[in-house]
Amino acid sequence: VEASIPEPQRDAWKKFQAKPFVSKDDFEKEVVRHVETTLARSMFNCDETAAYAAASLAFRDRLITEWNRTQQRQTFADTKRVYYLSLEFLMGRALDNAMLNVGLKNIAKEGLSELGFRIEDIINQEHDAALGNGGLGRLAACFLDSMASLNFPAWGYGLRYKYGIFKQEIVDGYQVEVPDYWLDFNPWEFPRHDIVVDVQFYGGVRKYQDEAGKNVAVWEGGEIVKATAYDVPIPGFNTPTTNNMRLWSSKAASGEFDFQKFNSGDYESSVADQQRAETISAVLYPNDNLDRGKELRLKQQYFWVAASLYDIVRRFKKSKRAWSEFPDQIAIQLNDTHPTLAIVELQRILIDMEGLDWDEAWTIVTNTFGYTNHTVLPEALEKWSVPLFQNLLPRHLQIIYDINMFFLQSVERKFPGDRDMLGRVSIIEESQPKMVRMAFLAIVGSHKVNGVAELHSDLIKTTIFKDFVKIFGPDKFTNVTNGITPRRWLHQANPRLSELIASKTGGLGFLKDLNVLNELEKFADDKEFKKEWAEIKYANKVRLAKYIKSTTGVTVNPAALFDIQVKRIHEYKRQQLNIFGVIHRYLTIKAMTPEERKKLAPRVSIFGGKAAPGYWMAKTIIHLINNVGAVVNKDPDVGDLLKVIFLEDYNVSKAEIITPASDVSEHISTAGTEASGTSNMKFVLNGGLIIGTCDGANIEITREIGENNIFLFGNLAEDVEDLRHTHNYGSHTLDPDLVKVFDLIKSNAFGDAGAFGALTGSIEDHGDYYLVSDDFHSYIQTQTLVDEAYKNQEEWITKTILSVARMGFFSSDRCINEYAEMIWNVEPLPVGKESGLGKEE
Ligand code: 475
Repeated sequence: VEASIPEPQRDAWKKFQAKPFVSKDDFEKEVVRHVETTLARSMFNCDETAAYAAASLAFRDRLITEWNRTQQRQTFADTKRVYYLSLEFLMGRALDNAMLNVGLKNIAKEGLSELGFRIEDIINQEHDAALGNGGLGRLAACFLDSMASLNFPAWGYGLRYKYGIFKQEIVDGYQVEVPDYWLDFNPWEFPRHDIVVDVQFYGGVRKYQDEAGKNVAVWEGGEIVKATAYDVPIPGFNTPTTNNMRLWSSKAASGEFDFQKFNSGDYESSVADQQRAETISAVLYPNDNLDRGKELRLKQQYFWVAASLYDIVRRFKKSKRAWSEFPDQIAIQLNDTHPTLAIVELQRILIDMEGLDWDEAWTIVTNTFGYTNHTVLPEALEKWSVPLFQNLLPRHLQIIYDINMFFLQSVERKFPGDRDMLGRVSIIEESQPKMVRMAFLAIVGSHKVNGVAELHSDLIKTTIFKDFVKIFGPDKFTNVTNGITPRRWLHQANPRLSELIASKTGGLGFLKDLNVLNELEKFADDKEFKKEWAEIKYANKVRLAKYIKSTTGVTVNPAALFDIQVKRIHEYKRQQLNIFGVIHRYLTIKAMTPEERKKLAPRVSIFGGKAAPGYWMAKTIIHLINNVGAVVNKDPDVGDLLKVIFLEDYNVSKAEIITPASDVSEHISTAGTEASGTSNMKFVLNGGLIIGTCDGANIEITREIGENNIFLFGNLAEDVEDLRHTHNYGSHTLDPDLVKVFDLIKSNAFGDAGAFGALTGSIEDHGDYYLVSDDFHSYIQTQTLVDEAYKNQEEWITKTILSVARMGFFSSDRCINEYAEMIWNVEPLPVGKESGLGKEE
């Protein structure tokens, strides 16, 4: 059925097409219209929630107008598109970002003020879109912002979880998880009830030869679940390009419950069917850097991958091109191994549904996909049990076996007789039960594999994927160092700093070309500039101090050194090293004379982050931090010299308050474990220094900003293996200062020491896998250097200015351009200036 309006009627359409507002009056008109009609309220019945809803709807209308135009433009141009498949998109709030990206925040501010509201209060009404755990999900969100800002035709595909990452409450020092139901009111999504895909599970495979003698496989039986599309507009910064993030929501095939069953009296089972289907997109798995191999997770993965590929293939088929052109039109990036089934699904579509030969299909598949690895931690590498696979996706398992057979045959040809090699690289692990190794499948089915920082990309080539470098050659493996969007992480989070930079570099151009920050170098010793710079940092610290007071009741001195570690709680990230260091500082202060205490730089140690609900050691670390805070914060000997804060429920919107307020932040993972880290980049970009190990992107940050401007410490990645070996097979004596810290914990100084036995024991008795003791001395020494350096504020400020000036490399725009050139082979689609963008500078 032809859905497009016939030529003669199109003039009427053009005449009445929605025009995005650009003036304050038009914005106010839209807000009032939405309050009065969409929300059915009035000026006598309009609270901040309603004002937030109306303002968002006004901006949503605006975005969707540009979204429509962008999609039309991209369809007509018919150039290559990128599809970014990610099980996580940690977007945070949308309103502030939309206002800034379309350049209308000041207009909205004045408009809202005329209508009786403060814009900050309105922005704060929004619930975060928290469809992610941490770094991997936030990276996907930064990438969407960059792809739109750079005018790439690009879509994100994900799952529309009903519950995002849980909300964290701290009760008596313990983490308690509360469900995050965020869809109560979400103006940013457009349900597409006409875009529904059937997704099949279970069943069996029937094989036969057709009349022409061709082998045919039919996957039949089982059950069908429906995937409905929800679209979220992604506005680029200062460009009309508005891309799409399409999230799938699951429903039972019968729509509601099965009326057959219902009428025949089997009400309960009909409701159960429906609930089972809806369970698929119900909840985000809350594990960061951990694979638990649960069947529902595999169901989520296939549900999302099948719906997305059906959608992508349907769009391609409309162009009537030959299948061989598929990779010229489409690049699909796999955000970690979570979407690896897409490789198998595309091969299945091509051979089973479209009748292509295996080889022809496989060439298309491998030229389409790229795979990004985000972790080397063994417990995070995905494996699925073969029996589970066999039951849920029987045809896919067969195809995986065929992929593996052809792959192993090619390895055998290249390395004849090397049976060990075959065992090591097989996609099927010969364990009990057998397991499908998803990373190996992703490598074999992609044309490029990348790590996310130089050290990490080197490590995957020399450790977990070493054999594959031999097999495919080194060119298949590359590095794209992560980046962050300066729009959210500078302009939005730190408006005053952004304004100061704009005033010195000739406008907001630096937000599109972050290397322009270089121009700040000439102000590194400028008295006036340094004063303004320092004032902004202080104001950001005051803002955080107020937030700390209002949420924890603890008063902190904004003049103290703010030392921040916010990220998921994980042993490899070593929040335990930080809190042991804090306890060491506490001991030191207690042992000082009043005169000595006067010379010490006051410090506030701030922690934040969620522990996976089943990760006991991480929860123990949170408990210890809170208990240390309870003791230290009320010790009169200590006063302002040390405060220990745990901020509840760390998330993207809180990060926007926290990040601009650091003096130092901690990125102290055991060398070789943190693939990149991205908050390290955010903190430096906001004028904070960092204390860190030689790990992930810390190394490239050092290269860019200079080693005088960073506090590095600890053992190197190359030495980790030997140290671990010595712990287990040689002698293992703990650092004497760490022993004192443990003694204090064991004296019940922070509550019943039994609660922390597993934590101290992992270091004392179980090999100290994360090298806490090995790095402790160097950590404490470096913290002393931080204290000393902070006393010289003039030099400190200069260091922070120079650092910011040199951070251009870490824009996610640079990152996306690298993907586009090295992996996707796509070009931006230029836009005319026809659209009504705001002209705010
Ligand atoms: C790295 N999550 C950061 C960031 O590249 C890096 C894995 C398996 C199952 C569930 N979650 C995961 C990750 O691996 C992850 O978040 N990795 C992170 O990716 C972006 O900056 O160093 O830890």
